[in-house]
Amino acid sequence: MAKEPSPIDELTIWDDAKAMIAKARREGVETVYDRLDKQTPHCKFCELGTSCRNCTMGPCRITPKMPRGVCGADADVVVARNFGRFVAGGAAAHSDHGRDLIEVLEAILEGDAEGYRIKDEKKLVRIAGEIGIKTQGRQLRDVAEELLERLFSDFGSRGKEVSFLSRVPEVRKEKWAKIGVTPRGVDHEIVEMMHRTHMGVDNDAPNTMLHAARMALADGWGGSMIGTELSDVIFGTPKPSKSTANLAVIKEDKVNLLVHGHNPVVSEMILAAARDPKLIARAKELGAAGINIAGLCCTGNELLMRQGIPMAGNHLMTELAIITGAVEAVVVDYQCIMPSLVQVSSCYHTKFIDTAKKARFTGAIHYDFNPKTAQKQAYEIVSLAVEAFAERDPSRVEIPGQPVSIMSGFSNEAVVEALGGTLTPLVDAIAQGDVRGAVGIVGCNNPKIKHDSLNVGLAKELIKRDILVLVTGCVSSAAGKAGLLVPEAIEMAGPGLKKVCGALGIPPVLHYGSCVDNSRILQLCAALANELHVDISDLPVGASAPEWYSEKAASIGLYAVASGIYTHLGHAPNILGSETVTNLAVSGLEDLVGATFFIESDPIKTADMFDARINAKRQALGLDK
Ligand code: XCC
Ligand code: SF4
Repeated sequence: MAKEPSPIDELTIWDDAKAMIAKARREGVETVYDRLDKQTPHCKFCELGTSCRNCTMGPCRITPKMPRGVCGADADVVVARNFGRFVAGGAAAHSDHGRDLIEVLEAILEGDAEGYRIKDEKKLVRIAGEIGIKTQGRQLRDVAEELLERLFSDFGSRGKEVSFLSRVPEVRKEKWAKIGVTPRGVDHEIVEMMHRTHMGVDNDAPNTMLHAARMALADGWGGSMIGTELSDVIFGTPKPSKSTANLAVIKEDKVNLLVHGHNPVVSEMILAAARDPKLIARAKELGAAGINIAGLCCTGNELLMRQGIPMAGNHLMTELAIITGAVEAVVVDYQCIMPSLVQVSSCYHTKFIDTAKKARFTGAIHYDFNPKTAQKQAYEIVSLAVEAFAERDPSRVEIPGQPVSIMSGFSNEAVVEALGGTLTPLVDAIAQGDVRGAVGIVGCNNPKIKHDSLNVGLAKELIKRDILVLVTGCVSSAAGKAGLLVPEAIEMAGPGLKKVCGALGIPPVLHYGSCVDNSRILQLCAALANELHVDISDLPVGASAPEWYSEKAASIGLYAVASGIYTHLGHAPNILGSETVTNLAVSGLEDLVGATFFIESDPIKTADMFDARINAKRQALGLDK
């Protein structure tokens, strides 16, 4: 007998989402929630992390009655290996994205990337200088070429440490060296993890876990940081700007094209093409008022941060956006793109277009996007969307609600500028206790958790307590829809935060970008620690991924902890089958790196934990008596 579908009110906190889930049910369109129901209950072994498929003597399942796999691996070894490979997937995803930006920079320098250019030359020179490249008296091109070589070599296996470790406080680097987790090279650490987790290699769970930390650090301070910094160099460093969010940014009278994925290389060109007068004229000829580009997930964040495009929604809104019936095309690059979007698109007139050789979707229209031909391809893609407008069925269009105002674009550069050129005013505000501390809330949605309930619940609870919140990834749309990303949101904040943010005219929740942009938060923490001459683990800060789902989020969480940042997860990764691994994650790491994970599904209790931690750190710094 088929199960009753879950009541819609239990699935999400948003009215726009509820309306579209109801529409999907009426129209017989399957969504992530229907599939979750069918997949529940999940495999208990996989949930605990105690199933192993790493060789064909198995697969093996570890239980009290069968405590060892065929090879002899116990629960600790199996769980650690599984977790190690899980994090490897995330570190690889961010870092391969970072490498793609290096390749675009290379194409620009070789004159092979019409349409792209170095937009922030000052930043290029500055970051080159930061990693020890001589910049004075040299041509931009020479500096850029050397930077390119250095960043490429950060992926290799000859280095002793990735370049951006130059930003890390010395005390932190000494800790890493002592326990052997200094990240040497991005590909190096990821490949070594694959090696270690082969049968018969690393059979000591804590040792595997330490390598997972090292690999995650190669992501945070390597691959992701390269992704962020080069995106700024090529497309411009974000500055505060206004925009809007939720499904109502999709316009009934316009050609709607949604960009989805993570890498701005494709979507920046799409946006440029959508401004082409010929395409706009054609849209008008077909009866549309214009062409509207809106964002989903992190590609959306990238374009929102730099170009102010509106944000249609986060991870769990991606299917629902198409269900409005008003989307002419979804253009994707890679990561977090549910393959179901192809099927959902086929229920409407929506063209689903993939653009990366390494991320193809069966049934999609494929463009082999590359810097050389990007402009032409972007034109063709937007043209496809425009033509699709003629196929739209107006009787199936339903766009719920009204867009909400948001403010975005908070790069560290922009924050420092807003503070008058240095971080000192922020340090002073923290010292005086107006801002008691800061927490980065990052990561995804997960259909197992009521959509955005924790993301929003935690942000609101923290700002009430004068804790500044920085958001990235899918949490940013959630915060935006909740009205937290506008200066007026200080009304929801505590008195200290209200005073500081009010004076600066900024929201109490700052949109810091996409998921690779968590590297901006790392950099900020490092800069604060350096300014105070302390370690990152001494700062009154924390990180949280309340509704995470992805391997990438696991890598982010681990590099945060390994960098000394106390980190919350709304639910545990699949490690609970090993006491050794679980204890290491939630307490043992404290001695090694000065921070741990904590797992908590209630936003108020989570805020209490951050509160206590921040108080303790403030006291240790002598800020509160
Ligand atoms: Fe998670 Fe990254 Fe994906 Fe959103 S998009 S679902 S990883 S938060 Ni970056
Ligand atoms: Fe089983 Fe060991 Fe092979 Fe894993 S590596 S499947 S535990 S025999």
